[in-house]
Amino acid sequence: MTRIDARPFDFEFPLNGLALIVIDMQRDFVEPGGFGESLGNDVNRLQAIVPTVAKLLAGCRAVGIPIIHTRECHQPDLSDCPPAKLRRGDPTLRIGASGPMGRLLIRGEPGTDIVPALAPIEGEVVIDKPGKGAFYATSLEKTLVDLRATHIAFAGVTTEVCVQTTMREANDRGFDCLLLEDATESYFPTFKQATLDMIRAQGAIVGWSTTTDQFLDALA
Ligand code: TIU
Repeated sequence: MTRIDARPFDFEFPLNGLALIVIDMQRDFVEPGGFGESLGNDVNRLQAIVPTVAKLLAGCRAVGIPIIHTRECHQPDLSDCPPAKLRRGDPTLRIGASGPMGRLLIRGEPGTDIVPALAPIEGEVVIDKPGKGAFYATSLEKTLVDLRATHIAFAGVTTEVCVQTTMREANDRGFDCLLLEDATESYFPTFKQATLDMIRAQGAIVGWSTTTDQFLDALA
């Protein structure tokens, strides 16, 4: 077992049972003119973690940890976007509306791409998901079972929305979950802090957290 100095206590995992999931590092959330900004958010906070996530990807690739990327996006006809989700945000800039990076959160549009600095490489799995959680209506669970993963490290955005939802889904499915504190970000600093606190509370009720450097040191 490999052991990482984490909170609320050490995270232990078998090196061949670990996968990294990078959640929704898409232009639509991280760059101006995308879905995140259409919801009234300042994207600069999210932009700032791109180098840390790049370092994380490089470190995991170097030691052969399987990497899964997710993208939140919908079919062009919006058939997989429930009305309750479609009604969120500025009515002129809703999911499916046209923006500077194409139609917001629509599969295949430039805005739904993962930011170039974090682009998946050959062999890495990319999961398109219609929900906030990456297990809902996707093949993610099968992918993890096929990889024989039992433990998952998480990075990406936003901490309290898609990352936390996916961690909770993973926890319910029996995976041990580790969140990389500096490789995740929220538009709201207080929400990020609250998420870190609540997942680690009650003896890691949802999971653990550590820093990218501590994680990569342990892998090396
Ligand atoms: N709005 C927000 O904080 N997040 C999302 O809509 N999606 C993700 O977190 N990916």
